[in-house]
Amino acid sequence: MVEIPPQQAAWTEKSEAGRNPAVLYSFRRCPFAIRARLALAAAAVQVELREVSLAAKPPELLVASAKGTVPVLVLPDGRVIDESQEIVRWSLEQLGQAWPDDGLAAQLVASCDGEFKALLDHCRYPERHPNGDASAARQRALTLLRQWNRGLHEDSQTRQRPELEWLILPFLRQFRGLDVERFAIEPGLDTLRDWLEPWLESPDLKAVMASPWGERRVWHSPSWLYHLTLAEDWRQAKRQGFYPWSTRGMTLEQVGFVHASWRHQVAATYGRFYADASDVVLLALDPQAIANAGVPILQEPAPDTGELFPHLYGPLPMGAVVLADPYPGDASEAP
Ligand SMILES: N[C@@H](CCC(=O)N[C@@H](CS)C(=O)NCC(=O)O)C(=O)O
Repeated sequence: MVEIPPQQAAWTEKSEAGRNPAVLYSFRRCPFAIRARLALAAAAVQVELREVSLAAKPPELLVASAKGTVPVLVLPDGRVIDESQEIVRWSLEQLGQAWPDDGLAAQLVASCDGEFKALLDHCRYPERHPNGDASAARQRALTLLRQWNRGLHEDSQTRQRPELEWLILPFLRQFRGLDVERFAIEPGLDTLRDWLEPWLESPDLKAVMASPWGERRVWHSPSWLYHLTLAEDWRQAKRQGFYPWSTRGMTLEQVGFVHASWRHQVAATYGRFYADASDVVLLALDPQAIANAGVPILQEPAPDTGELFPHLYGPLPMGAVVLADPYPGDASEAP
């Protein structure tokens, strides 16, 4: 029996950074991440894109950047860039171009990442501002946008700069998305709309919202373990706050441990035990959270084949479940 050191895989990966392509931790819809992807795609940088669930950040992201925001770029030499503006700056360097620290461009970027972004978040999540006034936030955001509009109307050169598209337009797109019809008729925004609308249909944006730059499927940490379960058993466990099962139809009490798999073992386990079930869920488990809950994980051989599987010697801690997705999720996952 071999006890598994939690997060071994994350550390191994870090030490191998020198041999890997750049890694980009991203969240498809995040305007900061869209900004970074636009810049990196324009600079033709090769990246391994890792789509992150913000509710279940993989340990590798937190090892690279403890603040846990996306985007994060890990360069092949191990350097980490964890601010979207810095990723744009780095991408511009690859293109032999300078950061827009002049005049109107610099003012727009400062306004966008400062007051405008705060107002945008207030409008998007009014519940997070119980004493705030979302409609006043919208009015103030519109006042800023009218200032931007005037500046860009008088300085049409600035609008032509592609790096300003990367920096500003993902945020303007998000504001427009709050209420597309109202945005279309707000007075004083004509220049901004003329700038934004063609970009929304542009190949540049489409490229970073589709695979391989804009993955929808969440990247899975190699350190995670997996447990297949019937959807109804999982629903009931969430209701009662306790998961009593070891495997299909057998409880932890009967078996003595909870069966689990490594990622590469999931399809075969599904084929052996769950293929005839109509509603199956795959739980991804964080071994660090399992260890923190005081549940040992042992590698033990299956009696028939000797293949080693991870076994949890204690109840599955509900807080260790980082993802719960229908399985098979799509054709590529079917056994
Ligand atoms: N200043 C950062 C901000 C990045 C940021 O806040 N990203 C959001 C997603 S849009 C995030 O990762 N939030 C962390 C969370 O929600 O847990 C940058 O420019 O990269």
